[in-house]
Amino acid sequence: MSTSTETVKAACPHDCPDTCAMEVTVEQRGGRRVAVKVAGSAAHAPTQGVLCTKVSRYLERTYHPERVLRPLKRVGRKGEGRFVPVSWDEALTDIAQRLQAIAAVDPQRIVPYSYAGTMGLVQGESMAQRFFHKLGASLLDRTICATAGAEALTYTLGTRTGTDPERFADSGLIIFWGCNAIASNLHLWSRAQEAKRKGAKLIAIDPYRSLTAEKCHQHIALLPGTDGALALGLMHVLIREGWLDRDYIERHTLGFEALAGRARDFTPQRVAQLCGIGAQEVEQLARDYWQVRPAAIRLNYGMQRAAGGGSAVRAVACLPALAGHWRDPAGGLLLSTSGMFDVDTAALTRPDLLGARQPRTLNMSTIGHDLLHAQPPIEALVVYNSNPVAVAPQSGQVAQGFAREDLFTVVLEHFMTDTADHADYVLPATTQLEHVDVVKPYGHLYVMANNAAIEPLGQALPNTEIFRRLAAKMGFADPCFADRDEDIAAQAFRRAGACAHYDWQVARRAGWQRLDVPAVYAPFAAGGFGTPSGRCEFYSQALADRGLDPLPGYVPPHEGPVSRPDLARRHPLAMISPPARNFLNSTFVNVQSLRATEGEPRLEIHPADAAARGIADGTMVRVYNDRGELRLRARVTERARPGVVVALSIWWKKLTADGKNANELTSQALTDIGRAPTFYDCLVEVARA
Ligand SMILES: Nc1nc2c(c(=O)[nH]1)N[C@H]1C(S)=C(S)[C@@H](COP(=O)(O)OP(=O)(O)OC[C@H]3O[C@@H](n4cnc5c(=O)[nH]c(N)nc54)[C@H](O)[C@@H]3O)O[C@H]1N2
Ligand SMILES: Nc1nc2c(c(=O)[nH]1)N[C@H]1C(S)=C(S)[C@@H](COP(=O)(O)OP(=O)(O)OC[C@H]3O[C@@H](n4cnc5c(=O)[nH]c(N)nc54)[C@H](O)[C@@H]3O)O[C@H]1N2
Ligand code: SF4
Ligand SMILES: [Mo]
Repeated sequence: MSTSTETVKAACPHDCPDTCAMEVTVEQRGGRRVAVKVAGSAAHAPTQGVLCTKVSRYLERTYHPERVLRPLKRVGRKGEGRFVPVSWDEALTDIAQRLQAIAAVDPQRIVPYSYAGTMGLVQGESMAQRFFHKLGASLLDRTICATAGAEALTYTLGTRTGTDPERFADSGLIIFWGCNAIASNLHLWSRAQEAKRKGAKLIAIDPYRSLTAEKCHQHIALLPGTDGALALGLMHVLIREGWLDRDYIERHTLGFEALAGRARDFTPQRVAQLCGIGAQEVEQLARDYWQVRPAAIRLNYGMQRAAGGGSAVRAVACLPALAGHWRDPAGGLLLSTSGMFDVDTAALTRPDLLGARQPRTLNMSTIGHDLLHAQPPIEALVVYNSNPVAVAPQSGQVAQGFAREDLFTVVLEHFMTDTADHADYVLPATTQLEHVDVVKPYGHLYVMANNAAIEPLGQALPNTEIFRRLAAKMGFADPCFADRDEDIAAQAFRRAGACAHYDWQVARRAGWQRLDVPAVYAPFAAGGFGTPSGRCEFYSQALADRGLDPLPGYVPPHEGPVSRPDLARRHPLAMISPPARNFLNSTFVNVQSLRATEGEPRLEIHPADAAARGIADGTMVRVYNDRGELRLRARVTERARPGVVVALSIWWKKLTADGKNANELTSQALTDIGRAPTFYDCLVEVARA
């Protein structure tokens, strides 16, 4: 038995900062390789031998009886989900002909739509984008998750890096700012527990008493989208009290006087009113932030999904420089480590194949609008690594767009998702166990390699191979279309900076390669910011040049009593829809054991808000605004603060009672910086159904 068992080194492909090292146990059964176990690698420092509950079920997902394992062609209405199997050759021949006919008029009418179903650089944007670049298709602005924070951080620190997550074990104060680490960053939570055992204080800043917030020493439950005001209030107190690292400010920052002028108006009283918290909470947080060292902020995406998401990130990102926390490796701030990895995008995606053509760029966050109104119109959509019909905002409009009978849609998928149901062709894609990849994490400092553990199931093919074959059908003869997946993995990083020693063969044998940075890494201990001035830019000339506010400011939510008093009277509750612990965005919703744990789609509502509407725990409620309506079962709980309702997400629409999810209500308005969506900037009203 043991002679036929083997362990394969793999990497979790999911959109999660932890990018765990996985060990896949494989057995030979009847001439085929069968994966029998997945486990976290104990040898990989960030993983510490542990996978989350979701990916512990990876075999259940991979061998799911509903996997799409043959190419399918639609026979029913769009969205109805009736398909018949066809051969690869028939599917690809027809797709190529359809795309060629559209491209002959204007290739920009063809739009790729993809995100982070896999974070792998090979099965993500490599062969796929080579194909679309050669074709001259519209470009896609991939904004749906992280661009508000990424751009704001770049303006402020000049790069997307921060405190090494492994160092959080030594922090004295950890602030989870818009971060539900237990659900979405489990391995950082483990580090925070180490720190807690050594006496650290943990604080959560979150409108919702999340799993994380309830386990912190303190929870500051501010109103959604008001984080910029809170950060400016903290600055106000730090400056008023002289709690400043003047030497660091002098040497390594730009624009202190201007920032101090901005912060002057943000008194704790005013901030308390804007944020819906107590002035004492602002004072106390500032005092802790100065006194308890080293202080690390885990800034995350939850606080960026509102109108002022970019400005708020800028404001928070100024705090460590003011108080001198970057000096300590266990202090500072972590949003993402992705800027540390020198990805060779040009080699992977070959924008040179565009030649002189300059196709338009469409923002993926407004796909609903664009499918109905873009000019020239979108005539074909090729979706991979994403489930837009469930995840994109204002879903009613997205679904209406996908239902257009004159739209030609191809979806590469593992399952019949809400999006796949709208396809003309569904093409079966392999999972991480069935293909090769190299993954760039955003929550630690290791390049992660993924070896194929098993052969592709059924007729499934890697995304790369699907685009390779489609390229051949289209007559694209450039040599790059012949690159094998291993070749692409080898091209993934420039041999420069912290990736200078990158070697795919070494990585794939070891499972990972740590970036070439010191063992104890403190990125800005001695300044060295990546901004034009080389300083932490409180004042950003680059923003001023773009006609934007050069200082971090407070931009109130698009939908709130300040910006829209009329709307706030009709729809007085702010709805947020952050990820449920047992789903990963809309992935895993169809894994029975995980869905059973989540139960059914719920609306968490504070007892006072519920009582005012005659809603009891367990009542079916109607949640609505001008964009739509959905039905959820109420959970009356103080986890939701007054004025805020919470619909944990992202459910598959087809697996809910009314065929809708929270995105029925979210809007396509964008953030101040980064053109990102504002999922948590959404007013609603709730009534008994
Ligand atoms: N289990 C699980 N893990 C995941 C995911 C998942 O779906 N499930 N998704 C992955 C992806 S793609 C991402 S981007 C990350 C997201 O993970 P995080 O970055 O942690 O972001 P969210 O979970 O969206 O929100 C985190 C917390 O922010 C709170 N929040 C909402 N609005 C505000 C606000 O205005 N201000 C503040 N301060 N807090 C607010 C929410 O209530 C939530 O508890 O997680 C990744 N990991
Ligand atoms: N209301 C609300 N909406 C949200 C959010 C929220 O918090 N609330 N979060 C937003 C955020 S942060 C994000 S990142 C987006 C996430 O949106 P998406 O990136 O679309 O993520 P998923 O919903 O997980 O869908 C990914 C799909 O890719 C498929 N897939 C995985 N691997 C492969 C592969 O190798 N090949 C192919 N062809 N397919 C593959 C999976 O089966 C899955 O259906 O959602 C956003 N939408
Ligand atoms: S989803 Fe995140 S925590 Fe879970 S296995 Fe993947 S990387 Fe690790
Ligand atoms: Mo995300």
